[in-house]
Amino acid sequence: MKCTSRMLGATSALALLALGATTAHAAGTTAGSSITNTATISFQVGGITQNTQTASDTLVVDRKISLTVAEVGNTTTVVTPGSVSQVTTFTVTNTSNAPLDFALEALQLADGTVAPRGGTDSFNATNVRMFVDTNNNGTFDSANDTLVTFLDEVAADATRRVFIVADIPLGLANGTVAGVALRATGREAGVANTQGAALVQTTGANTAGMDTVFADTVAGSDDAARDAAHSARDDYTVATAALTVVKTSRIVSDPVNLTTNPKMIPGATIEYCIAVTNAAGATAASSVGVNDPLPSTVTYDSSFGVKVDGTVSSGTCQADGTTAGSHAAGIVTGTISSLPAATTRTLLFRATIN
Ligand SMILES: [Ca+2]
Ligand SMILES: [Ca+2]
Ligand SMILES: [Ca+2]
Ligand SMILES: [Ca+2]
Repeated sequence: MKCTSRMLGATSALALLALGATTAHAAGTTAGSSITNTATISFQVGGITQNTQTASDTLVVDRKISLTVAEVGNTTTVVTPGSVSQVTTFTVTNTSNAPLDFALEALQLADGTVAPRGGTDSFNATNVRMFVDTNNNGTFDSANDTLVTFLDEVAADATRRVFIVADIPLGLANGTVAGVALRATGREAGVANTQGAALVQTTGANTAGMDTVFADTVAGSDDAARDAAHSARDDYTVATAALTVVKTSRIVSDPVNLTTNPKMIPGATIEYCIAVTNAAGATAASSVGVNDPLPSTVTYDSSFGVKVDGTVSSGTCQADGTTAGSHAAGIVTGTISSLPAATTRTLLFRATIN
């Protein structure tokens, strides 16, 4: 007994270390747990060993609040105008020494903000939502993942994957960017399936109970230091076609001069060219429809037909397309099936002046 008591000071420290190892997290010993040290005094009187005396001290481990929000992948999400449910991916890690809930916010960067993956923000995504990766497969599945506004009961050291899911408006130019940010703010864990109350940091001196310290000393992209919040940004970059259209005409012949210096007299034949160009660096366009209602002062030349997919050489439309368009009810139509970047294709037809 005395012998073990004598050793208690040393062994208790080891025991505490061992105890701590079973409950410690990256952020340290679990908040609310007690640390007790017992000191033992042994002594002799007149050379005779007396009963030992002991004294204990118990401390409650305080709560250190910290978290990390991080973008997954470090690349932009390439989107098409008009596309829906486009995904940017983040992780939220509880680096506190206590379980917490986390309130989530999906933020839109303001126009003119430098976007995290290049370019400058110039639009906002729409229908912005947040989902947690419920089935833990790392990718967004609308059927399995859960629409959320907070993360519930996140254990110390645990990481959850969160998706910002948004729609992209139509009418956006190639290369335009919308930045988003995910901000998570620690909350009391409270009860399961319910967002807990706001965390309150202990002000003033240490108390005997479990105090709370906001330990997020480094601010994220859209939060402050020591506010129990952290945030990170990602962005959407539009990839689309960049089409321009030019309509030109030339006089092919007239009834008097025929093809030599023909003039715009009644009976003259005009060749119209509609040239569509997709800019270099753009995304290929498909199903490029051309629609040209004819004025009543001209008559469609059915013997020439409508030729599509022709080319332009040195600024002149070539009659090298295939006969594929149509004319009905005074309207010429045709479809250029594919228009890659840095390419011009034409629709060509003829009419005579009434
Ligand atoms: Ca924006
Ligand atoms: Ca998933
Ligand atoms: Ca909760
Ligand atoms: Ca913070």
